[in-house]
Amino acid sequence: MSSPDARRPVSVAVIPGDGIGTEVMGPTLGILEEVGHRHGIGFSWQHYDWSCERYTRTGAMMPEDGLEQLAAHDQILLGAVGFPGVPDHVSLWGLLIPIRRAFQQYINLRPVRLLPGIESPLRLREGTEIDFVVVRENNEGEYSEVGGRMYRGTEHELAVQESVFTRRGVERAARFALDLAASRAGTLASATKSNGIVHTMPFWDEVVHATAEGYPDIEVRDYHIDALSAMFVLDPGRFDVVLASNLFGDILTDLGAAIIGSIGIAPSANLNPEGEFPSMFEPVHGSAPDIAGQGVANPLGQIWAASMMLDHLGHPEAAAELVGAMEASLAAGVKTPDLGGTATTTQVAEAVLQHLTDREAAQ
Ligand code: GGG
Repeated sequence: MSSPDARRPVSVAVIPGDGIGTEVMGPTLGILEEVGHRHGIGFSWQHYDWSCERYTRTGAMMPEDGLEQLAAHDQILLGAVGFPGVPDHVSLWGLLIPIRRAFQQYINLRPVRLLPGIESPLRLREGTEIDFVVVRENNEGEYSEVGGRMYRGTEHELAVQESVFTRRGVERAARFALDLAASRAGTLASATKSNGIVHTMPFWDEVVHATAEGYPDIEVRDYHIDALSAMFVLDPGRFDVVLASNLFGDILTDLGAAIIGSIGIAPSANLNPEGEFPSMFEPVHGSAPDIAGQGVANPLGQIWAASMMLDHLGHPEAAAELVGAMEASLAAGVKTPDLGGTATTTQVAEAVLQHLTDREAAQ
């Protein structure tokens, strides 16, 4: 997807959200401006204070016409949502999930790559490289509103939550993952649990394999989610592209973030692949109230997510340059405490910016 008109700035809705989301967003915008300047990409930022703080003040995470406001932008950059005192389902269903659904962001792309300069907490076998991508189905599955509670507050109380899997939904996620595998090493691991989840998961497997018939060169293998989780730890080098349902993908990518050193660096792109609607780019991490306000949040997850936005906008060189600057600053040892360092959010962002400007000076 490229900017509709290369001469006009890319219009970006900026939603820092809560906690450390508000600390990592500002430096990321400065870095994007620097990369954009070098590659002839202009940005126009529109800031939105939609957050749990707003919910506490007004009773809603975003205004009633919030989605209409966002629809006017090319892309969305999100920080993190969640704050103690506001139930997590309120913050998620009041902001993130309506955006993902209204804008048909049916793919959540989450790279899992061990960057140079970071040590994995795993004892990796000699020569093991961690470099795979999780394709998370992002619009349906276990994240469903179908269900309810009855007999509240009595001894007969019950809760029912239905998963929803559609042929269209599974097929388009599978197709995206297969296309991605075709552009990489050609293998796809599909997360399932068809032994225990007796209706939806066999359906998932059937649709994935029927879709894969159109991709004879891709090797597709099903893994039960429990075994797959163990393999992420025991043999992460075997994976290329991993396809997972909404909940499985969410859980797997926190594990993925852990094995590449920190959830602070993991990025995520909520994609509307057709470009009919804005896509949304966010770090995998949440608002981390335990470290919020201390100036030590790792900005690399947000910066890496911003590079995914550049890629989606059709600027792969700019995206690669940004990731290269991240790698250079890590290799120079500039790390926040989550990665074992002592640098602040600002110092990491400044180091990334410095590598970008050094590069410009060298050219
Ligand atoms: N960075 C966005 C954020 O705050 N995510 C928190 C979260 O719990 N997300 C759940 C999800 O991605 O489904």
